[in-house]
Amino acid sequence: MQLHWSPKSPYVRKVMICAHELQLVPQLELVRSVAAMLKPNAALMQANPLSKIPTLVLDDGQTLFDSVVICEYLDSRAGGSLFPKESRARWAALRWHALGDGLLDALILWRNERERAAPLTALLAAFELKTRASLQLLEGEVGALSASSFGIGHLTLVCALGYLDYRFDSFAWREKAPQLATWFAQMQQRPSVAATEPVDG
Ligand SMILES: N[C@@H](CCC(=O)N[C@@H](CS)C(=O)NCC(=O)O)C(=O)O
Repeated sequence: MQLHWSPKSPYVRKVMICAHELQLVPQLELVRSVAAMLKPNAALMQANPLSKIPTLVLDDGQTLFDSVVICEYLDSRAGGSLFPKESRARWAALRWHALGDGLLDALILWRNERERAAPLTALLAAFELKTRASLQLLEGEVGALSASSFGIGHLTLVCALGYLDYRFDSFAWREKAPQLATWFAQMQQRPSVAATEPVDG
């Protein structure tokens, strides 16, 4: 399988954490692909018309995107349990996944906006408000996160919090959610998480 990949992308990191958890890394050929909103990548678009990473190309040529679809594919291929089957656990995991993914979407738009020559102040404030509210909600759910098995919800939240560290260092999110910070530090001990820290390059 070929994975259109970058060491910086938090969505790619979701897939790589799954691959590590499921012992599928040796089956992945990583293809370094640059995906930038303002520069659609013609080679990548042959596999994904949206020009986004991650994109997975299977050995029979079938392509899969986006990150959650690839994660579920890998989980099902390896017979894993990163997507819980039992109803209550499943909806909790998918809800945490949605929150982590939504937070990532907001953070990426926030970063794009703040790098513009004349950012819209109201837009920056809205992204910050949503980020603070998400952290506050998660701070109240640390007990439930700790009590449940590591899965798609946990790993997506890890990627979102890791992205805050990577691109929003001065936001100091740990001061806003100290219990979540402790939970995150525990998650960082997992080999799959430690092996996929974002890096420039
Ligand atoms: N919903 C997608 C988001 C993927 C995404 O936006 N990836 C970024 C890289 S971090 C990208 O490819 N951006 C290029 C673009 O938006 O044109 C997923 O979960 O895979």
